[in-house]
Amino acid sequence: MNTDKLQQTAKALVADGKGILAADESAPTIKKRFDSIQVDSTEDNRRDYREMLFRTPDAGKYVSGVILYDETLRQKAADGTPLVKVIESAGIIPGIKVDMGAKDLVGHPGEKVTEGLDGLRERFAEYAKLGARFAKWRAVYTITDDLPSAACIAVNAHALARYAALSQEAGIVPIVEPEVLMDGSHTVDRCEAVTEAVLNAVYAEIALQGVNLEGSLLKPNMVLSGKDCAEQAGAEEVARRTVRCLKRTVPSAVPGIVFLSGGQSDEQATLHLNAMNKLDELRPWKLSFSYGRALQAAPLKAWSGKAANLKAGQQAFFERAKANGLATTGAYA
Ligand code: 5MM
Repeated sequence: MNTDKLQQTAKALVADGKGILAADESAPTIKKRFDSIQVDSTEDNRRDYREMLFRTPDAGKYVSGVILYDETLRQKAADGTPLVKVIESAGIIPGIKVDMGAKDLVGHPGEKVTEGLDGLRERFAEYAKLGARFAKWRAVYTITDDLPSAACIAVNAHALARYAALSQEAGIVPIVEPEVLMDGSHTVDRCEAVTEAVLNAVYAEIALQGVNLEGSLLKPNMVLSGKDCAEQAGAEEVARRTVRCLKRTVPSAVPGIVFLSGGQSDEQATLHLNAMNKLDELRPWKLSFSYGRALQAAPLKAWSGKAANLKAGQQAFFERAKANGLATTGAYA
């Protein structure tokens, strides 16, 4: 295993002032996003939309990497250039989502386990040839009074670590994404306790399976009040609790933590990241972003499927990327 190469890529993904665009929506998810702007989810429309984002002038100032879906990694731009080359020419690192989705966990109603380990070694070999330099696998955990179960936490930790080890074997940096969902009426206290339990399990498996920490990144949720909780924690509290939880669980050898937005508004996701980076305390890892919705909601709406709106879409994307780039150093105002 070439750990130097892995560590170089991991560091580049969390370079100062930069973060990741998650554009890895699976077919059903991108359809949902396109439905919201009354655009058909055809292969060409998906290509046009994503090409617009990747060709945004100067996006590489604030975007270090982009996570792609299988289709996009193989797709060509309208002028015939592979999209991977378009991304690389912008100084951005191409990555790939390799999980096959969260499926019902047998014997545990309401819980999911992420699948996709079968044949993953072979898929990684192909993805490396196609130009992917990092990867992503997402596990999801629902909070209720009784969930997540110990079983859900254990099986997903095991799968995340197996995926990460296979990814590194192929020379690809694994982003490990355990997402504790913000849906529900739980308190911020409960979110912190669950997130801590999940991350402890994930890093125990990662240690057991010998994953190289320096050549990996973590993509967690922030510690937030449940969406329907009457009392909502403010930005300062979210920042303080999130960093406290990560300090208790994430080894300092991990070079960076790139948050998901998880359904927060785009402005909220930026403010929370900024508040964390403004905290007056030492942290061993970089704190950055790997947002999907929080980076794409504005450009998707501005574009609305019309070629005439391409510049407006790119402008909206650039503004979100810049705001989050500034938030990685606490400089967003
Ligand atoms: C962009 O959305 C990603 C793909 O989701 P599906 O596999 O469900 O289609 C998703 O994995 C994303 O990378 C993360 O959830 C972060 O995105 P958000 O929108 O939460 O920042």
